[in-house]
Amino acid sequence: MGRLKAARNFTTLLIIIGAILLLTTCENAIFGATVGISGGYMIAGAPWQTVNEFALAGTAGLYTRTGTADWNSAQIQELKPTNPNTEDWFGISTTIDGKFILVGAPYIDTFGTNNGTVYMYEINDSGTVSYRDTITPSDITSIQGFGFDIAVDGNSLIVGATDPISGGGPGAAYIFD
Ligand SMILES: [Ca+2]
Repeated sequence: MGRLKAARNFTTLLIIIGAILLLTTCENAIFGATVGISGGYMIAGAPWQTVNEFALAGTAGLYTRTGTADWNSAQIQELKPTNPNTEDWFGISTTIDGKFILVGAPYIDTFGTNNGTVYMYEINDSGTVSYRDTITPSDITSIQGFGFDIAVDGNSLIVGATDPISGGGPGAAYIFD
C-alpha cells in the first residue's frame, strides 16, 4: 500500500467527535494555537488570552475524557501564571505527558526582557492540577523566547528559544535530560 493511500484510509477512519472551547475567551485569544494529548487528558493553549487586565498574557485549558469516545467539553482548569503580565504569551506551546503538563511562556520577563520560561504542572490523583515548578536554562539572562516550543520523550525535554517577533538572535533549542 502506498503512503498516499495509507494516509487516505487513515483520514476516512477519523471521526469528528466534538470541539472543545475555552470557557471564557477574549476576542483574539487564538485558543488552539497549540494542543497536546496524553491518556485521558488534553490541553490547548490560548496565548493571546487577556488575563485580568493584561492583554496577550495567555492561558491554557485542560480537559479530560469521559468514557471511551467522548471528550468532556467542560474544562478541568484554566492554567495561567501566578503573576501574569502583558504579552507573556503563556500557552503558545503546550505538551502533556502522563500526569505532567508543560506550558511555555516565551515572552515572560522573569530574568530579563522576554527571556521566557516553561511552567510545569502535575495532575493529582484526585484530578486537580498543581503547579510544580518553572524550567529555565542557566544562561536564561542572555536569551529570549525560551519556551516557544516544547517536546517531551521519556525523560528528555527539548525547548525552543527563539524570538521571531522582535528578531532576538539566531535562536536555540535547549535539551534537558
Ligand atoms: Ca515580556
